[in-house]
Amino acid sequence: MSNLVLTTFDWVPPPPRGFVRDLRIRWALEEAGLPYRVASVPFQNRGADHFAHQPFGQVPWLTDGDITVFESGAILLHLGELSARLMPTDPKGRAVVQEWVFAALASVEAASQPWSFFQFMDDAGETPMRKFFDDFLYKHRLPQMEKVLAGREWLAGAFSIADILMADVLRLVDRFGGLADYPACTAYVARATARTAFKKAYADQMAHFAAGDAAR
Ligand SMILES: N[C@@H](CCC(=O)N[C@@H](CS)C(=O)NCC(=O)O)C(=O)O
Repeated sequence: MSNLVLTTFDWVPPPPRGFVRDLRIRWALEEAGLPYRVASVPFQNRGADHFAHQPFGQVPWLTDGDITVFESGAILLHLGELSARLMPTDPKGRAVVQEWVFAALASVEAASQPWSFFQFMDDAGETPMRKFFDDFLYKHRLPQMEKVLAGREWLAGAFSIADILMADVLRLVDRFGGLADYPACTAYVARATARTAFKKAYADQMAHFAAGDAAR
């Protein structure tokens, strides 16, 4: 019986499906071949137990026996300790993976997430705020990632949790056409999402929320 339990919402509206962050964790679990099960919490009414595991009332979180971890990056680092398919065991290799884990979240997603809110809201207004976030992504993050990814297949040598995060972050930009001028980033996302583990994770998330539709 698996000790790993991944918790996500029972249902979400259609727009974020395929992009809810439990997908990052499903993807890693599938890459590693670790047994796990998925549990659900209500999207609509988030209870005290939910906030006890995730203080912002968000998903995902993972329990591993009596260990409970929230934040997708922290969960992936936890899983990285369980499988060399997710994180190398040598100190130098681990350091490279760890720096890119934080770069994906704190440098690239920090720019792509606010940018994506404008896209989700279909806000194409020429406001100073909109220009700030366009510049943040298009001038200060994507050109730099393009150079990095033009020179390597994966961020830290072999595929790792750093690629799960970076590819998932860039995948959302790609959804809105934001990678059109960045062929190396586009090819990287295509390479990552062609992996069997990603396809399984994606299909499982879509099926999970479809089951949520049926239960409503
Ligand atoms: N930094 C958190 C972000 C978690 C997050 O944004 N979760 C979204 C789903 S992808 C969520 O729970 N949204 C509902 C809400 O914020 O109320 C992580 O990486 O785990």
